[in-house]
Amino acid sequence: MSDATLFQPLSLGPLTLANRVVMAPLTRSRAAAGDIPHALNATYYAQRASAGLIISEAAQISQQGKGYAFTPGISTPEQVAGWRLVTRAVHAADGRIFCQLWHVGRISHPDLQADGGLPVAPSAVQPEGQAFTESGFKPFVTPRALAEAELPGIVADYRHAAECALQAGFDGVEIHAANGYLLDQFLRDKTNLRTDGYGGSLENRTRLLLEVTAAVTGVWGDNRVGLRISPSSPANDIADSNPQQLFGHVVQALDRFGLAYLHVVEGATGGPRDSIPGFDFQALRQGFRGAYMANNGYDLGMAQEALGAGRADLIAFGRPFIANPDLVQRLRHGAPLAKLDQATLYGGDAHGYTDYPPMAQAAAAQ
Ligand code: 8OZ
Repeated sequence: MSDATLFQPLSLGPLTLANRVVMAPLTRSRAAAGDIPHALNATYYAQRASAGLIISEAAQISQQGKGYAFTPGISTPEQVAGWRLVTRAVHAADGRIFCQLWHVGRISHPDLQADGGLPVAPSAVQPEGQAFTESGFKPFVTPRALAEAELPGIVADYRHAAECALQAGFDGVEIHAANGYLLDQFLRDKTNLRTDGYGGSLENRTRLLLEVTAAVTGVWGDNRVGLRISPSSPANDIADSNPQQLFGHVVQALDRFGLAYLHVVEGATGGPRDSIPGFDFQALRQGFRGAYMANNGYDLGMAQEALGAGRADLIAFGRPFIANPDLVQRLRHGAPLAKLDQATLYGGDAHGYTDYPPMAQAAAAQ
């Protein structure tokens, strides 16, 4: 048991978070040309700065790591300058913000790649589904399997992006190892059919993730780096024959880095929490020293219960933050939550992005 509540501060490495409400990473596809964050994005994040911690929307570490139209990057000087607008605005509003580092692997399309090249993956296994390109949805293609000799380049791209995030003024970074993207593709035996040092055994499938974590913590120091996994999520056509064993191994192997937190999507991403009935998330925590950030479908009651029972140290809320910029205040007062507009989730302008009013204004307008 624990007497923690959502509204108590938490020490996270060198940072003190004002509360345990985290804004989960949310792709909104509103970067400017060149995948550059701009003033509108800064306004959006600053509006949500009362979260104890904001995790930025996923930011691709390279052109190759991009898989959706209009998502921001974190690898060019122009992108760093754009993100600086965001971090300044969040800090001016007394918030904290981490940058989520992202490589989509096979969840991309030649239209989004340099020179129309094939997306890359651990193995040439085509995902089910469609990519969101600038000219609409297009079926995924069979990706090109990365050569072993290319993997140091991927690790170097993560290191470079981590350095860019440091220059951009973030408070830390989160390694996106969830939702069926590149690092998750290496972990799982549905997508990793390799026979070299990066495939087969649990140790081999975990190797790239650990190399990336070593590179990123080398830039930031251990306790400013978090990591996100989604062990029981089928997102982006991912699966493993034994996810409990796989992720038990992954989390134990990660412990030596002294990460700030482990961010766990419990269940199907944005869907049912019992996607794999009986999956034991608490078992993953055993032997992991960092904070545990729980995510997926939490409401106020579930969040307080999980904190009070000591099952989590932080709770990440995703979609509720979209229509409720002052989510922390609303939760504190047990106030009703506004519903988001699906039509303006991805792409577009200020509408459905920065024009959701805070509670007092919403009440006054009625
Ligand atoms: C929704 C749409 C596009 C990307 C993820 C970064 O699943 C995403 C994402 C979610 O983690």
